[in-house]
Amino acid sequence: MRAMTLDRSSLLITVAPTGAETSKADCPALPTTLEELVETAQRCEAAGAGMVHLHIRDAAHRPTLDQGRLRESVVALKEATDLVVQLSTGGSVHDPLEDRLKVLDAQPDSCSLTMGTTNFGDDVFLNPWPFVCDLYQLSQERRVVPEFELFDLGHVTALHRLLDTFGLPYGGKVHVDLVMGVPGGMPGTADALVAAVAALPAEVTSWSATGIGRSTLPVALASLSKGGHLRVGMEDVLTLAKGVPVVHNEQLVTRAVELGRMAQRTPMTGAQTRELLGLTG
Ligand code: KMH
Ligand code: ZN
Repeated sequence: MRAMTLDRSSLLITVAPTGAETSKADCPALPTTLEELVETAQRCEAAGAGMVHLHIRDAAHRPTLDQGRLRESVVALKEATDLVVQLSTGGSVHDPLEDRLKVLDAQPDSCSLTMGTTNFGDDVFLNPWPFVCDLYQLSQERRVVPEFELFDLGHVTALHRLLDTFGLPYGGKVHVDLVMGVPGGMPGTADALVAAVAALPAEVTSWSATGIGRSTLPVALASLSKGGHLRVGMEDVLTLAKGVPVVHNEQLVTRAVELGRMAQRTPMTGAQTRELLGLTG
């Protein structure tokens, strides 16, 4: 008997507005400054997002894990919105592991926590087991709720091992995000999603999915069909359709709300998201 409690009427929409892979020069609509991030978060919250997954950029719009900028961004987004603020601990493929651990010093509500190393296009996204264990234990100590990022079926197995070894996260809930369609990870297909969901540990209380690039719609539709939540945003996809660029993250949130409406799901507010993630204590 699975302990997973699926509320089939509400829908968490997480917006991942920036990421670390796209350059501002290639995509001027990408929000990279603090002002752009705040404006984006406010519009996405008004459109129906409950959580924001943040990557920060420096003054030259390059990915950074600068402590000052991370802290300032967490404070600004918490002041300007009621969204759950999640910082990426994945950063960019070039960030050292020790800097990625220090992300928790910025005191976000939540942090991403990727469950294993994966090929990432031509690069390698490094997440060795000892690092995963250190980051998880640090999140427990610092009272930060992790979102487990699963890029592959093997990451599902690693999540079983992590929970068996170290117990439940801070807050007692286990929230997972399937990141699908990364070149090197599991494909962004309904079949892969069904396989990953079937293998999730019984402790999982909620899960979302995102499909990179053109897998975004198949993954979103499969996730809704299986009762999952959605992550959308320009971190994962830059077009609405072939040749139609996204000009604001709000468009992707609005589309997710519309897909959810068709599936008879209502977007969760920040407060409802806090409850879902065990952040109300
Ligand atoms: N930018 C990728 C290398 C995360 O945010 O935790 C990692 C990533 C996952 O985006
Ligand atoms: Zn990310």
